[in-house]
Parts: sequence; structure tokens; C-alpha cells
Amino acid sequence: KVNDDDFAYDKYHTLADIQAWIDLMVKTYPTLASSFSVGQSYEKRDMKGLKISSSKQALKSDGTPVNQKKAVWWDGGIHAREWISPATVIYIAHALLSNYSKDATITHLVDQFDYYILPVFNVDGYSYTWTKDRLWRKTRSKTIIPLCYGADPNRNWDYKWCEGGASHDPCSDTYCGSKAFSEVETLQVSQFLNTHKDTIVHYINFHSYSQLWMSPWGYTTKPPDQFKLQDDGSAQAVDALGSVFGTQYTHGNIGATIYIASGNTVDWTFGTANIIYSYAIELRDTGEFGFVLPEDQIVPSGQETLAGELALLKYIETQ
Ligand code: ING
Ligand code: ZN
Repeated sequence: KVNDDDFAYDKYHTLADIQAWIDLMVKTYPTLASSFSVGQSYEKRDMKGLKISSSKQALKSDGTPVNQKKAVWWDGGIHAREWISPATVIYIAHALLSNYSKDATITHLVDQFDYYILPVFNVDGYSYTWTKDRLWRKTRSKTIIPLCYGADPNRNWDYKWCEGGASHDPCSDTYCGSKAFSEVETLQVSQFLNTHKDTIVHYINFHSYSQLWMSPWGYTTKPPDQFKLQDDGSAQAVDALGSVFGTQYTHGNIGATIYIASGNTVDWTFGTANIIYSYAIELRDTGEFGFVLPEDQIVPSGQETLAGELALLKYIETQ
């Protein structure tokens, strides 16, 4: 169903509506869902997340219980104008909740992992795209240039910070910030991840657009030693995704697949937090509509991305 639970999954929503949706999920699925916060943004908005966790014990392949459940992190909306990313994250989160104990694969994967979901990472920028500038990308912090605002939250992380494919110019859309973690949003997400790094094994940073399923590194065109392990998962995901509507995604390491971009999110989650299955996904489309993807593509994007992610989760579970 598309408009289950008093929320239109086929429409784009304001930050206030998305935060109310989190509360609605907690109310509707109290045994599975809870909310959490990673802190407040520069403009004091809550960076509110949804945690999905079943009370069922996770089991190893030999049937014995695991000591600590492994966890997954998804975030959308790190770049404000990429509206399909929060919408897709919301769709797949709701699919896990509404199909638990109905669909065998989803029930199993919800029992095997805990899920930390931040639908809108860049809350200030996202609000700004609704009220002032639909194509805003960065955060909304003040810089040393009076007329230029914000840093790129996907160039602000403390791993090879601002070495290449990033700018020291505060007026640039890829401004890396005044220092690594100058932005309170990236700092707080990194602190949350540090606190949970013993359990989080899989991270997805959702962007749009270009239809790419990528893994580190972004700071270099060279792939890391664990690349085959990571990219075999991407291949599984892209195959399953394409089998839904035939949408073609490309997979590979960021630097060789799109361009070099240092100080990005998943280089840090992999290189510093040691989350091996760290991915950056560029959702629909390939440029026809770009960031302004029509609403009639939200549910199809959700359906195919869900299929891709379920295949990847099954792969990660067996590694
Ligand atoms: N593209 C991404 C960007 O930040 C990317 C590509 C993803 C680079 C992950 C590095 C790591 O430029 C968009 N459209 O934001
Ligand atoms: Zn982006």
C-alpha cells in the first residue's frame, strides 16, 4: 500500500512531516520502532532518527545465538536538494516495519540486524530547499564570506580532509569547511557512529542522482584491499535492483566510478570507523529530471532500492 498509516509514500514531505512520520512509526509499530536523536543542527533543528529493532535473538548460521546484534545505518538528505533520498529511505524503512512477520525475508533481516535510520541528515539545508532555494546542497552555517553560507557535509569528514575534489572556497558547492568536522551535523553523526562502531557493520549514505552503487575510496581512484568484498555486495544489489523494473545501476569504487571527492562520509565510515560495508548510492535518475525527480518515481525508486538492499543485507549476513 502506498498511503498506509496516514502518510503519503508517493509524495515529497517537509522536515516537520518527516519528523511526525517517525513518531507515527513509533506509535504504529511500538514493538519494533523507537526514535533517537543525534543532536541539534546549526540552526537548532533536531536530527531525528528511527531505530528498528526486534526483540528476537539473532542467530548464527549454526543456529546458536549471537552475543551482540549487528547493526545497519542508512541516511538520506545529506545534500539538501536530493529529495528522492529521504523519500526512498522512508519507503524502505516503512517496508521493513509493515512487512515484519508477513514477509519471510524481511522478518529474517529485521531479526538479524538493528537499523539506525536518519531520513534527513542535513536538516537545515533541507528546510531551506522547501522555503528559499530548491537547489540548495550544503549546510547553512556562516562562513568567513558574508554572502556565502554552508559547507558540503560530504566533504567535511576527518579522513583525508580536503585533499582533492573539494574546495577551500566558502562560496563553492564542495566547500570542505574551515576544518574537518567544522559542521555540527557531520561531527554529531561521527560521534554517534563512534559510540556504535562495535555493532554497525553496514552504512549507506544515500544521494541522487546517477544510478550508482559505490564503495570507498573517494579520495583516490585506487580501490582498497577489501574492495572485492565490498563490490561483490554492490553487484548483488544492482542485480536485484534491476530485476524489479529494469533500472540500470553501475557499481564500483567512488573515485573510479564518479570522481575524486576527499573528506566524504563513507571514506571515514570505512577508513576510520572500520565499517567494511560502507556504500554511497546515487539514486534515480540519470539526468532527465535530475534533483527534481517527479513524485511518480518515488514508490518505484523505493521498491527497486528495497530489493537491492535486501540482496545486499543477505550477502553481508553470510560474510
Ligand atoms: N554526488 C556525490 C558528491 O558528494 C559522492 C558523489 C558520493 C562523492 C560519495 C563521494 C562520496 O559529490 C552528489 N550528487 O552529491
Ligand atoms: Zn549528494
